[in-house]
Amino acid sequence: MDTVSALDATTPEISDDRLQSLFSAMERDGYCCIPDFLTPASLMTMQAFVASSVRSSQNEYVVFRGSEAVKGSGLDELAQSTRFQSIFSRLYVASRNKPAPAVEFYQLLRCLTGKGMMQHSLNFHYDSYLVTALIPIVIPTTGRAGDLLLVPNTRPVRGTYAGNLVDKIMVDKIRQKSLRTRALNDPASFTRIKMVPGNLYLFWGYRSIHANEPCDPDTVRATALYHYFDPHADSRLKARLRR
Ligand SMILES: O=C(O)CCC(=O)C(=O)O
Ligand SMILES: [Fe+2]
Repeated sequence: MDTVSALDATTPEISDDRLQSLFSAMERDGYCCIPDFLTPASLMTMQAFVASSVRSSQNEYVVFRGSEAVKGSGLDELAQSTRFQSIFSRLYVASRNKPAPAVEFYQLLRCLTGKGMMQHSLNFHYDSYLVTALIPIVIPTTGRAGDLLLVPNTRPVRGTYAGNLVDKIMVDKIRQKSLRTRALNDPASFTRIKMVPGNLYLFWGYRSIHANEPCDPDTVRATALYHYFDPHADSRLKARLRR
């Protein structure tokens, strides 16, 4: 057996009917959940990776970007799973009514803990990528859990990168303070995702304002993120600004 099929054997196969109802939930509720997406054995391997990473970082915030950075954790292999990838390509087809580009991820593992906790919490933003998949690896069982807050589906996919940039600047610079105040004073006005390790949560990251709540500095909150499809990947303005 090659690695991909070995991996697919532990990744659940999502039927087209199920996919349609996940898509509907993302449109209607702002997110969807596939419970127990990871096997207990995979989850344990990922939790061990997080535990040793947090130890190496002296119990401070640490983030891993890309597949190489999480080699051996199983999170790298998941990105290669055709069953996993097909969730993203089918969501793309359902939302855009055209064939999906090859599935390549912008992949992260965020380990939130320690004094820097607040600096990495309640940072409301739009993602640059259409679909965001979030898998909680470690969630605090005492104190605050670091739920995800969403204002789902507040914008369409913009036709231009400039249009996207205006939205992003609005949230990053102009609305940030009032979103934070609202998160503290009226948290019930957000869609709240309470996260269970090993579940898979999906939402339209590009279209939804979102941020994580803080947890307590002496606890660990680790989330794996897989972002798919940058609508403005070919933008010349984007390329110019990145130079
Ligand atoms: O860790 C989380 O709960 C969310 C992180 C996030 O939104 C991102 O990395 O784009
Ligand atoms: Fe995000």
